Amino acid sequence: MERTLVLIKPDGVERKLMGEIISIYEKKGFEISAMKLARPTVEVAKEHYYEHRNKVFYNELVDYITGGYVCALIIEGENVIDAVRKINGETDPLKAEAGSIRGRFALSKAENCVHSSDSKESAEREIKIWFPEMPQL
Ligand code: 3AN
Repeated sequence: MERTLVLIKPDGVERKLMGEIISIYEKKGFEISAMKLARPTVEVAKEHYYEHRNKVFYNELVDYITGGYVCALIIEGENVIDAVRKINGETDPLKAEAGSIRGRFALSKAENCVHSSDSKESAEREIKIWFPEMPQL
């Protein structure tokens, strides 16, 4: 069974979109196998965004994700990685399909409501960061 790591980011939690966003994944038929609300430490945020460490927006990204509560989820199902990225929509909300989560709820590239893993390798790496207590595959 494939699994992915989803984050409902601080803007999504603050705007009280958590229930609505989780409901979208549930109604699609996926299984939520773990969920937690946490205020990420700087260490967790830096590890999560490691691949962006040289980008101009890296510090902004770390400040943003550590600036509030994040809802982390492990979601399971067939082709869940690609399906959830499709449901989330493109990084730039202006390019995201109108019916996607970012298309519906986000206005900026920096604060775009959700994150999800982009490959099996990223999913396992990110699950280890957010759910170190969960068994590794
Ligand atoms: P995605 O989350 O769609 O996989 P990535 O991995 O390219 O997007 O980018 C990671 C995060 O970095 C995005 N979710 C977004 O919050 C932020 N980001 C990406 N591009 C920009 C940008 N040009 N300016 C500010 N933040 C950005």
